[in-house]
Amino acid sequence: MPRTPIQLPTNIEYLSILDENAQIDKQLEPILSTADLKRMYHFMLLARRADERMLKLQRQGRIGTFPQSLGHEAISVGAASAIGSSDWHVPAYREFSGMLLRGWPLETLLLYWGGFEEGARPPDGVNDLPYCVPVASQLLHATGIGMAMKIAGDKKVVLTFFGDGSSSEGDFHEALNFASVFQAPVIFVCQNNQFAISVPLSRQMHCATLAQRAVSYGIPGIRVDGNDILAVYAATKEAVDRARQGLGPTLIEGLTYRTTAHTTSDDPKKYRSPEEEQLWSSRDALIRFRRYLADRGIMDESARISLEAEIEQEIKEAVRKFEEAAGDKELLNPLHMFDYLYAETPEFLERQRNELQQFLASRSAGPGRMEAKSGESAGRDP
Ligand SMILES: Cc1ncc(C[n+]2csc(CCOP(=O)(O)OP(=O)(O)O)c2C)c(N)n1
Repeated sequence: MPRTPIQLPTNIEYLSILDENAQIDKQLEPILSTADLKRMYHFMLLARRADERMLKLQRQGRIGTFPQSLGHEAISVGAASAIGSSDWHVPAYREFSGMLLRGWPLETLLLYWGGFEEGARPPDGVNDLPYCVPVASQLLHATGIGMAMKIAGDKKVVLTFFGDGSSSEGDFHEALNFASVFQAPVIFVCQNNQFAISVPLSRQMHCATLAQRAVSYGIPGIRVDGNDILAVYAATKEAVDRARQGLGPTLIEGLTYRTTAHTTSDDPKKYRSPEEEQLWSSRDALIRFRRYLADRGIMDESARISLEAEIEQEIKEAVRKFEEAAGDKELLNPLHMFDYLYAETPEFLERQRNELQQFLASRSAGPGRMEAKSGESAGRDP
């Protein structure tokens, strides 16, 4: 026969375990200890409250532009809860809650969004890369780490994240291709919040799901309800187990919605309706998870109120530490911009550093000391 169908594994599943009415599918409910479940809720709530506080800090000019992670907590915490502390966690910029869970102090993440390089330094012993803003570039780093793990015979896995818009970048395809060809232990998690700034998903791809892109790389792919932390955890756990056994990468698409602006400098009212935002807010991950914990007798109302109070204190203390650090003259030293790019600073940067150092010294010694080069003003702020 001239034309015969080629059988491909095209069955892409959608996984939902805890639905928007907090109804649980008992058959699919993952096994998690009470301590684990409480920990997951703690970090979702901490991120939610810190996010709300950070919006105020930004409006008051105390931190810079930042992307809220509201609505992304279930994917971030659910997936990060499925890896061990020695595995690798490679975030984009909406994995605030997962980074807190991994051990990043809140004050460090505040430093990052306050514009200090020190906020990009993972705490000792935490196998994470810092926030990554050039979209999809972190996926190549994750694949590289995964390939290194494989070559070293290490059983660690790599968990990495990206947005739906990032899946249109070449980096996304290169990372998935290499990871699949070399069967690297990488779990690619898409935070499909249906927008890339103002560009809706329908302008980003012509497929029914993002998960089906896994088929073209010959790897498993699954779509999960991204506001269902149990479904995210279960799908990630399966992928982690496979990766640890040497069975290669997985693509997980978490379907959610960015309930707030893209960043603090965006106005979503210009490109979407309040009804749509309202609909997705009613599917909020925290509400349904809280109801699940209450139904199981793990967290009653008084325990939740105490947790809220504990978190409020935790945030207050982190903001105090951040502002104390941000006021430190040494941290504000602009010469630091040369310090963290290279293990050995190249000569051209060393020259620029010396030039700036002299300039700063001349300014503190009084104006007009440093000679202006042609076209430059000696008095310009660095
Ligand atoms: C390489 C690169 N190009 C462009 C940008 C500007 N930019 C910032 S966020 C964004 C949209 C990203 O959308 P998506 O991947 O869906 O992530 P989301 O912000 O929705 O979480 C773009 C284009 C960037 N950060 N990096």
